Amino acid sequence: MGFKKGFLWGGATAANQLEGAWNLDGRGPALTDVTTGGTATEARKITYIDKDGNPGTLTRLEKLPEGAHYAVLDDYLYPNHDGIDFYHHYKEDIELFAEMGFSVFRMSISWSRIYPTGLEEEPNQKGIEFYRNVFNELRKHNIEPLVTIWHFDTPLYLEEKLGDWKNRELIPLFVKFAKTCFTEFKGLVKYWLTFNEINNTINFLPDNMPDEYFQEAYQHLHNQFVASAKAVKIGHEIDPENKIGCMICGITYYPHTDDPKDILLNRYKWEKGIFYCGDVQCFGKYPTYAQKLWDEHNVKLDITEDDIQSLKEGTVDIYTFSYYMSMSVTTHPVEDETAGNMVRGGIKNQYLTYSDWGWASDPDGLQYYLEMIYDRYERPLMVVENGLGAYDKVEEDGSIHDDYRIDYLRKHIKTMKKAVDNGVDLWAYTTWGPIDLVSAGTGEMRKRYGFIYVDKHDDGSGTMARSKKDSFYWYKKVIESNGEDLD
Ligand code: BGP
Repeated sequence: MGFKKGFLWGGATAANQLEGAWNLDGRGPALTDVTTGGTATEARKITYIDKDGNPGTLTRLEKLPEGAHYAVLDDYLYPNHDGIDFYHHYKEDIELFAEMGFSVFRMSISWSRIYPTGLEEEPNQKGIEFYRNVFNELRKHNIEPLVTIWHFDTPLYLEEKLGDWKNRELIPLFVKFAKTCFTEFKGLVKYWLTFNEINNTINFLPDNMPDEYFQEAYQHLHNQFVASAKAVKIGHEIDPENKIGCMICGITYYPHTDDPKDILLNRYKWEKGIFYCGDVQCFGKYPTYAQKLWDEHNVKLDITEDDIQSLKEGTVDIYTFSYYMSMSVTTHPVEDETAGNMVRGGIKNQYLTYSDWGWASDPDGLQYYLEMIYDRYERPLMVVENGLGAYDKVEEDGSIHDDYRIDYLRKHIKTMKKAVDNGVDLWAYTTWGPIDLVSAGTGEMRKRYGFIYVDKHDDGSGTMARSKKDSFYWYKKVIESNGEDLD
């Protein structure tokens, strides 16, 4: 019993939150490069210049005004520009991952480093070279790369000029990018994920938004499903050894009360928030309840015969997901709302504890999710993100005693093991942010997840020096013992 031999242990990152070098060696900008820092209570802003030359800002759900263009403005700090400068530190960082005993490292490829606007015919060789060097370095240390092709970073040009993923013209452009990745990195990478947390597009949207937002969101998702399926097919053709997965933002939903209306609402949340994407990507077709979800907001999808065929032919080999929290839902009036990962919070659950950012810590929810999803799809699973964002204190002697992080991870590994003992075929566990990096949600550095501390701060100061936290030594033991020694 316990984790099988060859179980992959490691950490997960995303290009835009880690690499820095945002405008070096031919890289084009992405939306994250015009996104400022925020805090737990103040949203990140997207900056632009309007048609009359005046600067302005937007939040995530607001639309760019007519005639405006995204722009980097003088008065703001853009944390993703420098990330943690993995671009220049990757050898040192990989060495540290190897010291912990990583057998897998999840990272993403920045689309605009390979195709700066998305439209070029030929890829940017400097970008290819960077990733090839990183993969070779990982292989040198016997670390398997697990590569996300799209992690929230469409080239800015495509966002602005083509209107982002609601436009189906992005499908062939993405497929070209994915094909380049499969071809150039054949033999170096065998585990791939197409779209990170693909279900966020729908989960993002508050139910009371106008129908037009849902029309766009469901079309956006459909276009990504088709792009993903086409990429999966090509990835298998280029190298039959490739194992390609979907990536879902995993949240375990619970009914807050035993009112049957809450039980029904809970089921609906699973369908809309979790199963909708997993079903299409694993079963290759839309589920029956999809029509109900579209009808709620008068959504009419543009779906072609070719799309239907592509979905069928491009089902994923593995189901992967992030897991940070559970969420309780109710039809009754809510008094105490909590925060959440890319979604508005649910109701405070009296049995759970909450992080400084209001995220519920619920290890049992991970076991529930693993078993529920394995029953449904019966294909290998990977937990590709899990972790605790917390404030860390550097002691006088430079040490960092992050026992809260160890405690969070230990509890989750324990319940993960229970699911494995109950028959779930789990292949990998990659904690989020094994090295501190820029938060996706808030843009903060102070929201730290790492085993490795990075001396960079929210005002942009810091030396970028790396140092080991207590959790570094703990995770090393966990890996050495294949998840047996959790003390
Ligand atoms: C997921 C994203 C990651 C990551 C993580 C933690 O949604 O896939 O990119 O950042 O959440 O979230 P945050 O950085 O907001 O703490």
